[in-house]
Amino acid sequence: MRVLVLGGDGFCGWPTSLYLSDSGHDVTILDNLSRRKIDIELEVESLTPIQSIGRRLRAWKEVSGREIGFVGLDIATEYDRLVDVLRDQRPDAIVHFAEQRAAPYSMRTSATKRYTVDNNIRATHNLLAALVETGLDAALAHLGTMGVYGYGWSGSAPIPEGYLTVKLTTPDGELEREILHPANPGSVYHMTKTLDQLLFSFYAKNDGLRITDLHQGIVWGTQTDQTARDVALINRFDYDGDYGTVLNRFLMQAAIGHPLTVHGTGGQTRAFIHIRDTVRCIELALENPPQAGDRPRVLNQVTETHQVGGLAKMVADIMGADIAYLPNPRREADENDLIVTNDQFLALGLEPTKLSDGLLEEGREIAQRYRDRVDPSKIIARSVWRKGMETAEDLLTDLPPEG
Ligand code: NAD
Ligand code: USQ
Repeated sequence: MRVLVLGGDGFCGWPTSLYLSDSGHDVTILDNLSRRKIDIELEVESLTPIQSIGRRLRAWKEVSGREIGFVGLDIATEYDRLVDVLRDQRPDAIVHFAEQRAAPYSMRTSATKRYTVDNNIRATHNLLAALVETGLDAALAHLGTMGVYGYGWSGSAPIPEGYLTVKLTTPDGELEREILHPANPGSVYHMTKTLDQLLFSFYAKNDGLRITDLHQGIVWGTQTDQTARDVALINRFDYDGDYGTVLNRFLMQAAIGHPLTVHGTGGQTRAFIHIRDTVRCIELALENPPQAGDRPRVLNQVTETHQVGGLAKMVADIMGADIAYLPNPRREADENDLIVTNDQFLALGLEPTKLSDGLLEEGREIAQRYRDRVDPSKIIARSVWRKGMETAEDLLTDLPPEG
């Protein structure tokens, strides 16, 4: 297949591009490198020493003999160029990762809220409009999030895959309908993913676009078989308070002897998936697209659920770290149940990688190898969901100031 990977320089997009290329697909990355620019703005770098996109692509050619194309393009603002690229490349499939994806960054300031909405919604809508304008019948797989469902809304009822069956009482009797699962986002970032869903529903209904929305959980791990082939191919590993996700952060914190930063009681339950399963799921989704006229196909891209506090205890036991229970900078439930249906990926043949499969050891090894690259002043999450919320600074007086 000829595949365009939008956001293919990012944490999920880079290993996906290599995986698809390695599987024989003809891959071109579209990316405006905005994630690298946000690192500069936040004065932080990936824990792993990621190479420039040019160096990455040359290294892949050297180890695999295969070319991956690259187009530097802002999908949110360069609509005409996007149309030109689509006409030129005529992709069979498109993977859309190209959004601002950190909830804490999206809640930092009114500027980052507005940037996140402008970037994410315009990127998604430009892509949909460009597909209609060019008349391409490419299958589109978009990376959504488990956070569109919210946490705890349905108690201990399993979260279905995108759609909820509801019964309506009408004067003519009871009607059964399947509706998009109610949206319950917990951050401006998550809100953009709920808005994306409406765009997808409309364009699938009106224009027959073939869209798969992958409601992915928190991705952990760093390397895949492809990124591990050469040090120049190494994947990014975010550890800072905005972009670092919880399990990778705990591994890095333990590696440098920093107390594990549990927000609140640690009773929050979240869904997880290893980066190796992310790349496999994308391929499965591209190989099994919906038909024109179908509603968007929604798959929950998760393999297991864990409580944050339980993860901290697991990492502390393995690596000998202390745990700090910090004031939660977010507005989220202290505790929630989370049971997630993921039957579709299992039926398509996904063999889940679990935390118990030994890959925590790989994360620990990477965190220890690159521990000297950590800026401790960037570890604490300082973005608060509402003005005046208590922060870790109010509790811990010996924290390093933000550098
Ligand atoms: P990332 O920030 O590492 O990568 C996103 C990439 O998209 C970056 O390379 C960035 O430069 C690019 N990009 C952003 N806006 C763009 C634009 N307007 N034009 C062109 N390129 C643009 O994020 P990630 O962790 O790889 O996540 C990828 C996708 O997966 C996101 O949509 C995210 O919401 C979703 N997701 C991620 C996780 C996770 O744990 N990382 C979990 C669930 C869903
Ligand atoms: N948390 C801590 N300590 C930390 C960091 C986080 O206790 O040091 C807690 C948070 O308060 C939250 C949970 O861990 O309760 C998860 O936080 P996270 O930063 O790991 O994940 P989240 O903000 O939900 O976002 C990440 C990705 C996002 C993706 C989402 C999938 O950044 O792109 O959409 O995971 S999901 O959570 O399933 O919606």
